[in-house]
Amino acid sequence: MKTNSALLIIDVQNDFCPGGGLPVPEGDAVVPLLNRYIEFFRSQALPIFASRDWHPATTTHFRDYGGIWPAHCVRETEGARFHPELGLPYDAIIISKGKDPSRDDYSAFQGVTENGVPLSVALKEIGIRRIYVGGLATDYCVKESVLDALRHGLSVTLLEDAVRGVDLNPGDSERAINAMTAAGAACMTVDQVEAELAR
Ligand code: VGL
Ligand code: ZN
Repeated sequence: MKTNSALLIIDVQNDFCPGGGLPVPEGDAVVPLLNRYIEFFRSQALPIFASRDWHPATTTHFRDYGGIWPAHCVRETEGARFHPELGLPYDAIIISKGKDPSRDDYSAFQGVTENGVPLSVALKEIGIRRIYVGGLATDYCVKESVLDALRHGLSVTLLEDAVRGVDLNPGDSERAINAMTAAGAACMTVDQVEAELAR
């Protein structure tokens, strides 16, 4: 199991943190936890994937053009950069999504690597069967990525201590976690993941 596992960090970008264009309450609270997951996965020589929302300035995803969101994560801007304290290793595989001006692309599985390879293909190429998923936001991109991963036949563990949600409606994050576990995702904290993967 161990060698078939990878870490997938969803959208830990400045615009989703306090002060950003679409701040997730306590969004930056995931950073220290994710850094501990990163260290651990590196120590086990397991691969690390990080997705980023990477929108054009004009997209139907944004309120001004018919969508529901304030502008955020416009590609190449400061708001689209990963949080400065997120310790991504040099060899992390970056997945960009939301580049099409007519799509939301909540799921990282709608994104591609820097070489244009879809996430599902990139995972399959290196034999990954289980992914550990944390980041932002629980009720949008984390949820859709986890559900897509399960549809692709991957085993999924949600890193429950390293996710935060938007909660446009109170309870959205809790409902999202219920939907993910109902679909087959496991839920773990950092101590549990370290114990499971160090075996
Ligand atoms: C996200 C809303 C809009 C996310 C992205 O990363 O969860 N949420 N775009
Ligand atoms: Zn977005």
